[in-house]
Amino acid sequence: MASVCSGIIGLPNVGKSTLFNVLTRGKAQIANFPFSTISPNIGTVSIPDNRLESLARIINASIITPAVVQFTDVAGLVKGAHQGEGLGNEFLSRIRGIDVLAEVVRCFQEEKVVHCEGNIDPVRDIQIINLELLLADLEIVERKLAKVTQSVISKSKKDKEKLDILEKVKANLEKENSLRDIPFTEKERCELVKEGFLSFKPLLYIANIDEDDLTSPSLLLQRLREYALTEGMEVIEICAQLELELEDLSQEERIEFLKELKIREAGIDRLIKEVYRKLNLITFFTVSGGKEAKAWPVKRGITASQAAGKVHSDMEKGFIKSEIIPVSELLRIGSMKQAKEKGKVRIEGKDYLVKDGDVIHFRFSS
Ligand SMILES: Nc1nc2c(ncn2[C@@H]2O[C@H](COP(=O)(O)OP(=O)(O)O)[C@@H](O)[C@H]2O)c(=O)[nH]1
Ligand SMILES: [Mg+2]
Repeated sequence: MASVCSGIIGLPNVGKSTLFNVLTRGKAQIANFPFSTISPNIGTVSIPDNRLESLARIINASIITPAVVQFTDVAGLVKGAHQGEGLGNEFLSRIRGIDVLAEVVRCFQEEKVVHCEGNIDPVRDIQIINLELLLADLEIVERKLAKVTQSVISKSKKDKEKLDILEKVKANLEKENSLRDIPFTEKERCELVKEGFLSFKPLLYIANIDEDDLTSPSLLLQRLREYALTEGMEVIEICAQLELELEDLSQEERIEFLKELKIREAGIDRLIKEVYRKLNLITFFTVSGGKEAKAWPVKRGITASQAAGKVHSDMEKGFIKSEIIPVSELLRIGSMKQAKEKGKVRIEGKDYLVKDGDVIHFRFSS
């Protein structure tokens, strides 16, 4: 993945755009890294990583390229959205390629902000959204099944396998089971990711809470926490409005303010970490010509040659070997030259499993 893509979803008026603005304009999470807004509803957030900054320092890099998470502010979903062709299709096309869904759930009470269902009830809201995702998948699978069933008349083995997977998907959706809760085989999982099923995408719950909830959680928030537990899900609690207002403060003022509110870490930082954890990502680093230090987010379990392919497809094709040193060790030694002299830079082949924090130099023939 060039970058990790996260989609902010939820009912209208729950604070999705507010959260998006915090993410893409906020200063806390981006520290001194650059960020950009690609379009009004797509923004990228750099992942703060002290190791990258230290690495850049010892190689004297003038360019620091952090790993990024891309956030898309997807239009609000409402009950019955899967049937509405216009919005439905636009929604689906926006969200299909997304790696992880960040579902914003309203817990803040403000009466002036209208709730589309008439009252505030986070658990009900989650059920509405999750049902919509599931029903959208049911429509997709029915369409696909119709297509595959026709081609199976020619009976290729691959088509037959696909048909079986789609039948299994359909049977589960009809029972209102989200696909992410079903134990699929590795092969089936690959197929489901490829097809972009929404209820199969990893999901995070983000409770948009009031400041008061920080000290005494409302009954609604407590119910939401309990509900999430039954699903084995965590709830990330964020005061979106408050964090947006904090932007105007200096770094010191903000830290002081958060401390007063007993917030240990900005909600946004926790959100980004959780995206990393949910997607089972690790980071490896490359340094080029002493000019650039770069962080690459990749799935845990990636091999050295696959990692090379992330940097450049030619590097994977012509992969010869990789030179690897853990960043912590390189930082301790202080320079790549010394690390090499001390024999601390290892040579690894194409099947080596990349570890979090590896600094890698790929050797390849072009
Ligand atoms: N009190 C309060 N209001 C909020 C909060 N987050 C958003 N709002 C307000 O709720 C309204 C809808 O927010 P918006 O981010 O546009 O919601 P979206 O429709 O989900 O994108 C706006 O008037 C926001 O100012 C919050 O945490 N607390
Ligand atoms: Mg909005």
